[in-house]
Amino acid sequence: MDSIPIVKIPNYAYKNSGDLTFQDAGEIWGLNKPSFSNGAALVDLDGDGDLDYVVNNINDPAFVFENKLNAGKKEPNYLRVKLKGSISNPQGLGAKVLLNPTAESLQYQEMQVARGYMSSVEPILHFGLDTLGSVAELTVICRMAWSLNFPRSNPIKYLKWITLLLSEEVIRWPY
Ligand SMILES: [Ca+2]
Ligand SMILES: [Ca+2]
Repeated sequence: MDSIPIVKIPNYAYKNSGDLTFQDAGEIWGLNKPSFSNGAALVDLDGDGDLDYVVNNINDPAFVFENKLNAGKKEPNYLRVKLKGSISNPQGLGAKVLLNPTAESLQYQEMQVARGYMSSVEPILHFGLDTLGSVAELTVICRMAWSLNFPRSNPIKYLKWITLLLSEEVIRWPY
């Protein structure tokens, strides 16, 4: 019992500065509530295209933070990628998705729903695109080393959602 903390302390949140550094943004984002938090998950609860944040607490109700990113004048673009895999791996766990919004930038995510101790996130990869209205290239790398590039001559335009079907035979582009 001595290892259980007795003073609630605020959680930390760090903002990526884009130059390999991070800044403490817990206070600015309103996330620094004193608590005994032991788990957190990101999910777009209201379906408006930004990720909301749920934090589980011991001896207190969970925190639910609404992301106000899309409430501003300039609503940022985003692309949400859902993978449909085989019967043995319907969520496409372990697949890697690389997004080249521009020639100079790259975004990478791996489909994993586990987040630390007893926390889980939705089985969707969410890519923030800011002011970009199209994606030049999207690559999926699966366990079997399948890979597909969507060339820059056929950019993915103004899309909020895509579902990629993964199979041993083919990766189908659904439109
Ligand atoms: Ca949201
Ligand atoms: Ca929002």
